[in-house]
Amino acid sequence: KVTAILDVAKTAFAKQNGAKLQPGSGQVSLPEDIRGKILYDLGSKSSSPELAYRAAALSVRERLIDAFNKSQEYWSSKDPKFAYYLSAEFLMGRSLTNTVYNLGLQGEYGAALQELGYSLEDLADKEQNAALGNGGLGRLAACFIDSMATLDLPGWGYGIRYKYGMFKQALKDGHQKELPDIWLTNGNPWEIARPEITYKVGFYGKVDNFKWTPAEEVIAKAYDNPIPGYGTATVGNLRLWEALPVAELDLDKFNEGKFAEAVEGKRKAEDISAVLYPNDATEYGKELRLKQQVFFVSASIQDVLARFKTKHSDLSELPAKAAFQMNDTHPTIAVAELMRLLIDQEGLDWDKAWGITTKCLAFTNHTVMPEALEKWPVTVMSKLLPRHMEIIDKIDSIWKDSLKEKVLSQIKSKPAPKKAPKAAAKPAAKGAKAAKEAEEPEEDPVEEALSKYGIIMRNPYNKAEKLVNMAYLAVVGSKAVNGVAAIHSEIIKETIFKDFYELSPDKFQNKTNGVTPRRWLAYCNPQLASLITEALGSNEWIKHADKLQGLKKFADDKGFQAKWRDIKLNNKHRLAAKIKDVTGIDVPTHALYDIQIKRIHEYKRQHLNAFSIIHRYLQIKAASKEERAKFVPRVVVFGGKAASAYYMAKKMIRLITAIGSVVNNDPDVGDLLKVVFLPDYNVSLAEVIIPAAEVSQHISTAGTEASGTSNMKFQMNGCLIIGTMDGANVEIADAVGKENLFVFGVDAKDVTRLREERKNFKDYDPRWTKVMDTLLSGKFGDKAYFQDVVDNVNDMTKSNDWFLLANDFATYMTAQDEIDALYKDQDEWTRRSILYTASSGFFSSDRCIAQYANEIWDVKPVPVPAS
Ligand code: B1N
Repeated sequence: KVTAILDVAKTAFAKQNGAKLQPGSGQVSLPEDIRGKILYDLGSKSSSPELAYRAAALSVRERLIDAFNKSQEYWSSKDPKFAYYLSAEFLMGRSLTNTVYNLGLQGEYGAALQELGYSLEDLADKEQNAALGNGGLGRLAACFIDSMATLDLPGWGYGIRYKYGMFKQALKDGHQKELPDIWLTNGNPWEIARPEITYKVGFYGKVDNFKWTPAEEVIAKAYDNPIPGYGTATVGNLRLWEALPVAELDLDKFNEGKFAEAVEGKRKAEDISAVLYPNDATEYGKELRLKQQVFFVSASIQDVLARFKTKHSDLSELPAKAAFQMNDTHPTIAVAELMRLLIDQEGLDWDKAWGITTKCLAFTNHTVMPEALEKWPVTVMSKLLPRHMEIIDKIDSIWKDSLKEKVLSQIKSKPAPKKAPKAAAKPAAKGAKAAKEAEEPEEDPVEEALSKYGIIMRNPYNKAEKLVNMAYLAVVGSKAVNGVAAIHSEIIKETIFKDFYELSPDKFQNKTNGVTPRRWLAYCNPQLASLITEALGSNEWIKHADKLQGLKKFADDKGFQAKWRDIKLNNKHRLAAKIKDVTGIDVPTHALYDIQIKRIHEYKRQHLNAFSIIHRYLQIKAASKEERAKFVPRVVVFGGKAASAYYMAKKMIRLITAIGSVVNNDPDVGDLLKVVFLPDYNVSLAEVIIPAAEVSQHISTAGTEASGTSNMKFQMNGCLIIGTMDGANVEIADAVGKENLFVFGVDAKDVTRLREERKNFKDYDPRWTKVMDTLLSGKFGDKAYFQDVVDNVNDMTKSNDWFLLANDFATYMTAQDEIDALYKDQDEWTRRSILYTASSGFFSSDRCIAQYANEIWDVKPVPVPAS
């Protein structure tokens, strides 16, 4: 298309005599600037959408860097308190549209690209997703830094620049296949390499008289990713670290002709920032992961201290200048690392260092799943981080000492412990067993009572092994601890942190999650955004999401409802085209679009959804022609990745694709039901799916989903919710009115009891039994394959149904029937849809971040003056 660009670009550049041309400065027009980038930066004489994307991105980058430098210089001159968001994951997605829109350049770039024969949307599609995160936790971090910049809050994100992000998911014969995510091949125009900003991070080695000599060291090199705020001149920063060897080459080995060995150290160092662990709320435990954690945490804290020291000499001022938020347990080694740096490098005494540390750090918990609460074996920690282990040991013993008196008085005030039976049994015990018992020292009652507070604990499954409980370390080392939704913050006080909560109730807070209304409404749903702006008379809602409340008065307005519906239909067309493109499946746009997109996990219960689809299918099959005409047609869309080693999650994917193959090709069903599994669910796919959704499923077993954040995105886009009283669903129901959601399932408070009772569960719904029988009949292919899927939820004797699928099935089916009934009343459906958007303001990450800033960080906005 743009082969003629050459001459124009050449002339433009010749005119300037090779001087550096500033886009937007009037020296060169924007189309000329972009053409010049294709020619000189990318070295191509012709254009293509890929090249045009890269050129446009390079052009935007220059504007972004100008604004970024101004912001950072301004903040530096003001020296305010900064918030540092430490996170092993930042799931940024694509940047072009977001950057252009946040900088307010859409008009200019839209026109320039049009002149070159492109549209901004088409080019945006050429960008690779930055998928440096698994799911909700990583995407939350991305929304948070968007909000920090938008609110002019001095703050940076700190994380790892993984070479390979979240794996790409393909489907092979309906099974998940993982492919590497090679996202950096064409370069990354959104980052600025900082070869001059490096720190050393050590591992292994020995500690001699408190002095640590690491046996291995790597270099952490900084990459800055400017984060433009919306409607402000402020541009924040996400600083990601790359691991590099201290020496490129082992010269001795090289000279001996051992070339492969000569680069062995380099490879080992680079391994540290090579791959994102693709486990969401599951398995950890690999030494390399702990290495990644200390790697980015150490570099980040060293960086903060280095900047602090350019302006201050007294480290006791650090808490007035820096707040660190630890995003789940992954960065919690920060407690020991900050102590180590303050004591070993800065020469502070223990008490002073501890005072500073516990004023600077705060901790967010994101899950109560035991598998995800990191506990590192003391053996691993001592080997990899001997000095940190020493510090953790001391923190643990001082901590427990501080509780001794309390525990002692508790013991005194309580009736004597029932020791008698054990003592009485003793004389009777004989032989080796008795000898062993005799050898084992009597557990001191005080020690025993203290053990529940232990940061260092015994592995309950292997008493010989000691573990460092990272969540406990974080709780003890932090000034504040928070959950991510109201119900979750209550649950952690009653369960995983109960004993700690009782000691210091004031430490525990709630910060209900939020999502950025820029990416998740204004930019992904431009037609709806225009309608909202028109109705509200201004676009202020993009920055002040509470203003969406103003839509309430239009909820009953038939004319407005019609426009609202039209936009939803357009978005459904866009999604239908995407589905056709990716899967080849034709889906009708008059059907109800029913979506479940999230990581595949038993607790999220995608299989419950799948079972209800089987039931629907059986109903359609059994119906007469007249009866079939009364069915509400549905398109059910799934998306999500399973952790590579998660056996059951992978089977759940196969279950869905197997159902789809049968249902989608059954002529009796036709348009009444389509089942689609969209492979490789990621941020940019979500941006197409969510605006098209009419109902979305958030159906975790109550008490298991800490918050959920896609529920908030769907709500913003006027999508009705079917869900359990779990995570943020509870607060969404409060905001929209519970009667406007399709709520089902047991309450969290009943889950423990029901699990206890599950072995006697007999109350199978006949529809459920039919579904199980159908699955085992081979109707959806290989019946042997699905046997354990069925056993897992249907065989109560095997202590199963842990996630209460059979238990919740009947109420789930009732909620499904309510959906069908309501969809027949399009006016009422649309009224509710409008109410959802109107009440979504609370779920903006701006509200959430303002709470963190006020209630935890004590960080104040420092607006950067517009040039
Ligand atoms: O964090 C999200 C919540 O909205 C979700 O409910 C919650 O499941 C999610 C280990 C995790 N919790 N824990 C993780 C991710 C990666 C990993 O390696 C744990 N993710 C969540 C945001 O608060």
